[in-house]
Amino acid sequence: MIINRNILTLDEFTIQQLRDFPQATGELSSLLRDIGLAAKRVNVEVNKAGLVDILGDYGTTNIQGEEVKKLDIYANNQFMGVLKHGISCAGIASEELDDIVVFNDDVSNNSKYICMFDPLDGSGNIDVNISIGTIFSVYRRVSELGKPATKEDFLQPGHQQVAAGYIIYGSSTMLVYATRRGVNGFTLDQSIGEFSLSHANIKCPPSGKIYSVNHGNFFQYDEKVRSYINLCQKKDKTTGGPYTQRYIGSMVADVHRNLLKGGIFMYPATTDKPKGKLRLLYECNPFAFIVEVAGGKATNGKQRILDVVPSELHQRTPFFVGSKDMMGELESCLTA
Ligand code: AHM
Repeated sequence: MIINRNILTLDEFTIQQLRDFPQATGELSSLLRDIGLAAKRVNVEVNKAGLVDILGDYGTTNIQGEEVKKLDIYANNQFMGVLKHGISCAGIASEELDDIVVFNDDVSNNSKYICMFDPLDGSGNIDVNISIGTIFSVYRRVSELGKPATKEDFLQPGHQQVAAGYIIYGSSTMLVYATRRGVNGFTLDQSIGEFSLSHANIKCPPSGKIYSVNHGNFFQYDEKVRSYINLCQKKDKTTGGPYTQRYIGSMVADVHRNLLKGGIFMYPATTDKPKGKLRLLYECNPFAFIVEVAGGKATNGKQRILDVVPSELHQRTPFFVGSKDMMGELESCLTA
């Protein structure tokens, strides 16, 4: 049998990156390997949805008042579990948990990273077989090594991220992660049970034809956002419009498609949700980081997302992210 040694697994890839940085400790590689393991376990359960009693509501609401699905809890426990038992993470924050969890043992207190995640984004789509995802981000601690992590470690602006990524449980399962050095995508090869490098050095096309927004909220958006949406629908030689509207309502799937094909994703403030719907720390910062490393842009409409200094863990924000030129067109409308 001929084995294609050109295709690196996630572990091989992160180890190869280490070889370029002999001074690196390997903690980040180990953390990514832990995340890959949890992702494989969640993937197995997501694929069984419908066969076993894992669909549906858990019967509680999370801190944001949203119904919690059983798979949300399963995914949360898997990601928290691997990170707790690993050697690289001092604590976590999760969209599903009210407060941070500090691991507080000898190994964890000496770990230099903390991790934040949305264990199962788009979980409202679980019951109807639509792609859902996990989003994560990694920060270097600002608190003293050797002591338990603190809230300050988690309330850092997004530009301090060391790495960010997502897993999409779709027609195939992919893990995409970014460090400052680039964005790389790994597809789960079910035959060997490993994430294998399939999308090396992802770049977001500077322009595209796709705009993604919940049109049902159109009359709840402010006038400037509406003027941009109108522009997207216009035949226009300069922009190349009209653009195509694509909105799944599962952010990981929507942004993943736009990252690869070029496009813009928006979740603006509405009259019902003046602060927006999406969470700065668990959803927007990781995607802003990934898309910026890939050459795109992300804002809250007024400021670069990665420069927002968070004041609370579950903070929400309006969010606009995508191809550089399309983001430029949006910004012209918002500042007009
Ligand atoms: P969730 O945390 O309940 O899964 O909500 C987040 C999801 C995003 O994935 C998606 O972009 C957005 O909510 C869709 O919201 P809406 O249905 O209001 O358009």
